[in-house]
Amino acid sequence: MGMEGIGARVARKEDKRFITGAGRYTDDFVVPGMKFAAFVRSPHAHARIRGIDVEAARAMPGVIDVLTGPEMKTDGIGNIICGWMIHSKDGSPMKMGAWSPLATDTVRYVGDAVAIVVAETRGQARDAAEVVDVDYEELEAVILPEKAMDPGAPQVHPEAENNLIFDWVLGDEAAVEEAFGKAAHRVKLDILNNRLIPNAIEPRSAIGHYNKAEDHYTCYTTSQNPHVARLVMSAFYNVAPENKLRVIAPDVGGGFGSKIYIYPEEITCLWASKKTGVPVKWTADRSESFLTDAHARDHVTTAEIALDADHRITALRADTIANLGAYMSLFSSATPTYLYATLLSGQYEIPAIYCNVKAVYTHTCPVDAYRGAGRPEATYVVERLVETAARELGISPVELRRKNFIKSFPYQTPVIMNYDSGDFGALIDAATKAIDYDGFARRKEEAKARGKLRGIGMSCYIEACGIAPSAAVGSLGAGVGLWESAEIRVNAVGTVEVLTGAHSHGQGHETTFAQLVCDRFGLPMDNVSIVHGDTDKVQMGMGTYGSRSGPVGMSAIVKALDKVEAKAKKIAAHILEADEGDIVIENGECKVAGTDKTVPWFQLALAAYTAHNLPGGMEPGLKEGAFYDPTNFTFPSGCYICEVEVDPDTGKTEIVQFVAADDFGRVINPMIVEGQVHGGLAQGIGQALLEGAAYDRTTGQLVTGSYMDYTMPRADDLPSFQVPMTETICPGNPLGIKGCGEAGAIGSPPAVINAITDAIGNNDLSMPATPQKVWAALNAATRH
Ligand code: MCN
Repeated sequence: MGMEGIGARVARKEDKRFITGAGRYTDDFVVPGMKFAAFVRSPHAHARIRGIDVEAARAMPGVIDVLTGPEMKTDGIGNIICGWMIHSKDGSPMKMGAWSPLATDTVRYVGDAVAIVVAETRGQARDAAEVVDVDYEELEAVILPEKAMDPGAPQVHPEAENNLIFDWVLGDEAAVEEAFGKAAHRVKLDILNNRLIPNAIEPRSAIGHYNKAEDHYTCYTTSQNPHVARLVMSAFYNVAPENKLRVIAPDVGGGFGSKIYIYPEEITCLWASKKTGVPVKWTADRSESFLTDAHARDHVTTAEIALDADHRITALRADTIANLGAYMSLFSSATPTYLYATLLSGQYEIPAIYCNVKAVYTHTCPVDAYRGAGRPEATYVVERLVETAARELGISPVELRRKNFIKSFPYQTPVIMNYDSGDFGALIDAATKAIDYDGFARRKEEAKARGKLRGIGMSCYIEACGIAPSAAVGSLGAGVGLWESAEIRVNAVGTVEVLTGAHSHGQGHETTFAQLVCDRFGLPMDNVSIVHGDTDKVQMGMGTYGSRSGPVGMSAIVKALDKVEAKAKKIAAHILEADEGDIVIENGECKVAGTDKTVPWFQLALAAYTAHNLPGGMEPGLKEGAFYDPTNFTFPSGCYICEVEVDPDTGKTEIVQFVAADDFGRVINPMIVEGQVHGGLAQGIGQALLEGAAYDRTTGQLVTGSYMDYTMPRADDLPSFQVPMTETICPGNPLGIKGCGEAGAIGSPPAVINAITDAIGNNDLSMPATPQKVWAALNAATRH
């Protein structure tokens, strides 16, 4: 590797503009003549709209227009889609209710958009939105997922009887029954996976601009996947034809999944721009973000494992109710199915697995993928069960895990996944060593002397990311392909632009993607630029989510680099009068191996563009593109160990040590990967200790609608992490890498809860483990 090549700790190029406040986010863009939008939102969880009177609002100062759902329908704007078809066990397709970007006759959650006001200033738009008079007939709401299917429960959509969207199964029920019948031990848990609110630093924002003279639309938006946004808005929402719509996702201040989806607001801003004749900008305030950014997780599960007399796990079954909220957003159906049940084998050889997922509607904000998406929920089920089993059997959690680990690869699980590589023993060795697992008993005694309860908990996760190949996901119901594209443009002076369909919103692509080019041609970092986030610049792409930009996006870059390298070698061989096979490209030069004959990279590029002296028949230029469709997911894995101290007087938990040992295959930039793990850990620990969305169970009001009530993790809630890494090369992609962007959020919650329950001696504890809950669980344990 060179100083800036693969494996180097290159500082993030993009941070200069981010940390000096010079990033350009959607709300920073000013389009000439631009006006401002505010949305009128439902104050009720469930109500019928009897009428909407916009006249008073229209008369307010600065108001340009007020537009409503029925007008949108008249203009033929389509309903919001869910892009992944799931079939119930009886073969019927999922029952999808209509989601109009602006509600037409019914509102289904607090925050549901009803009308858009466009005015000269943001303040005037908001003032006018206040006086839009919506005549609501309030209806009863259903809020809790476990109540959604009750007889007589309020119905969210007429299409979904009993609020059941699908009743889906995976695995072999009979084999699982048989294994449970023969089991020497059974371990059963009721498990809640708490609802989360994403809270990206930058709120969602959109500018819709219709240019009448050119009959062309531009949408600036906080998107993780601008090409998908363009595709969906054209093909399904009838907002604009694809060739007349440019979507720009500039700097985006964090997404974590919540900016994958095409929300009502960007569709409405584009449509409103055409209606009003002015560019329309909307930026959410924090309260709108809490209410309307897709929420996450929210599973109610009963799960059980069977073990034989030798402590081998013989079967696992899980029954889950997944709350999808009031509408089905883009990937909402994939998250609790193919991203969840397929990971229930964890790192273990479990011969029989069966999972049933009932997805339900409730009168709450739509729920969709958020960092980890389904895999944190699966890991939480498996790792809480395994740790509990060790406790109930009175054996070491390390030994129980080691005994059941999958030890040879490839390994076909009973739930679709074919794990390609891994070394779980090496990970548990690295983690136990880093935390000094054997010294825990001594540390516990020492803590006891200080009046503190010390506990240790483990979690061994496996993740499937870089979801692929397209044909396989298509056969499972996906409405899109999951390849990625790249183009390498060597300019005439030898500098390089990489155009990618991935989108960076914090992951450091401008650095890691450039490292591939530096590595390949020995060019300085400064000579390489990454272009992304604009459908007019980049031909096509599927965007960033599911930790795919490394394994899939970078592989497309590698493929395009291969083509550029091959052509460059042909040109160099021609200029140097040598054999193509003898050319090597390094340190910014093309050389004939073993001689002093060279041509500098910039001269070679120039030669490609002057085209004065190219091999016969060769096209001028040095620019190549590639599409890459992987052959499998990648399977990062890890062993996380958390050590806590609980204050028995207050129930407050302090994380005193946290080790995350991960295997991400070959690491391109260790510093960026460590940063990704740190961020994921903060989110996973946040879920375990602090975060949880709460709705009033009767009115459906979001009780945790601000940072006063929804606790985000802060620096002083987190320890200094230790992140040792092991490496098994991924055989499925040319770089041998596995995605790292979600691991921390997937592996950490069970480690934290396993540690706290160990400390307090009561296994009955749900997330978030707030001081109140921990104190109550501790005292319940002491009383018994
Ligand atoms: N990388 C590497 N070596 C590897 C694997 C990855 O150097 N073996 C580098 C990649 O080149 C990239 C970064 O690590 O720069 C993350 O790569 P990857 O794991 O492929 O993830 P993506 O780039 O596809 O990012 C998506 C992932 C997801 S799904 C969520 S959610 C998430 C996350 O990344 N959201 C984030 N990390 C985030 N980080 C920030 N700051 N903000 C978000 O919104």
